[in-house]
Amino acid sequence: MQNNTAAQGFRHDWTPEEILAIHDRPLLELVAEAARVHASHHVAGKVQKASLLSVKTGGCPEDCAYCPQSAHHRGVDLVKQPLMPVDEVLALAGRARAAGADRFCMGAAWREVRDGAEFDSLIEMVQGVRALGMEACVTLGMLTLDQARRLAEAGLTAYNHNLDTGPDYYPEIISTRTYDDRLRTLRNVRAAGLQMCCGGIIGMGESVRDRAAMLAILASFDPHPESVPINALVPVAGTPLEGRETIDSLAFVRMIATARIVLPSSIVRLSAGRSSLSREAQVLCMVAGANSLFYGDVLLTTPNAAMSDDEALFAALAPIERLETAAA
Ligand code: SAM
Ligand code: DTB
Ligand code: SF4
Repeated sequence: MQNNTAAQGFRHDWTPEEILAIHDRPLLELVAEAARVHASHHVAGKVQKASLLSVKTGGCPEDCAYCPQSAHHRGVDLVKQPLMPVDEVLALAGRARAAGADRFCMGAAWREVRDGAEFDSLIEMVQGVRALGMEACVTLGMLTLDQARRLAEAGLTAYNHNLDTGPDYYPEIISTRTYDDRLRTLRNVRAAGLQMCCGGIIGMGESVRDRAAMLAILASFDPHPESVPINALVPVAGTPLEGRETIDSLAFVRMIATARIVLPSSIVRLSAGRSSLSREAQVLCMVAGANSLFYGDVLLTTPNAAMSDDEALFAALAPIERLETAAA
């Protein structure tokens, strides 16, 4: 695990105001600074491909306003699916690896993990993904320290549990669990020795200060979260946030760049909402420090950037091989 000590220049005491001041700098200065931080902690040209699979879909008792899987949002057009069989999940993990993914993330629409046959199956899925040679990440809702330890023993690389937004805006989005509930699960994740994958969503109607407040809390973890997904809201028909406008692509770039500066060694994941970005905006996010993305035609339940478009994007990022000779 990384060691983000103050002696190495990592800060855990950022205030939202300080982060806001970084966020609001002239865009080109902000991106240049983020690129400098990125290059000093990461291989600038390396972008990890992660694959995402919903292993249990819909019917969730939580009321997260953004989420198509909440049982509270009855107008959403979603086919519920019980927990998938382990062998089916592992077959899809194998396909994802063959397609170039080196991290496999599994999501379940649960409020919390419950001990029993379903959790035992999740443990087998984690073991199977690790046996394929991929990193394994799961997002299953709240979990206890004992459950986190069982996942760690199974070889789980990281646990995803997002703060989603800043603490002041959070009650506008979710009423069925508190910010403190989220933080407790995150402490259990860390206490079990798992890597922490924790980020949020922009474009839900929050202020830029709310975004900065979320980054300040992420940076207060010592060490910083190893992985930070930055999602832009995918407004899904039938959810309370269905009418929200798609976030401006340069607002996405600013958020990525700011995350990169305050969380220098974290993997910053350009997550949901990528399909609404142009190829150029995605490249700008990478220049600003994004170094992972979800690869595959669907996220959990909503469309992702098409794999064919991603192949073209990665081809454009690759070195150009000239076939013509000097004489031509
Ligand atoms: N139930 C678990 C939980 O909430 O921790 C795991 C699954 S949940 C779908 C994982 C994350 O996906 C959420 O925390 C949220 O940040 C993100 N997410 C869900 N719906 C989204 C949407 N419509 N747009 C952007 N991000 C979304
Ligand atoms: C995260 O922060 N983003 C991913 C992953 N963690 C699990 C999920 C995005 C879900 C987008 C909405 C959907 O497809 O249902
Ligand atoms: Fe969706 Fe997770 Fe909230 Fe359930 S807990 S409604 S799956 S985001």
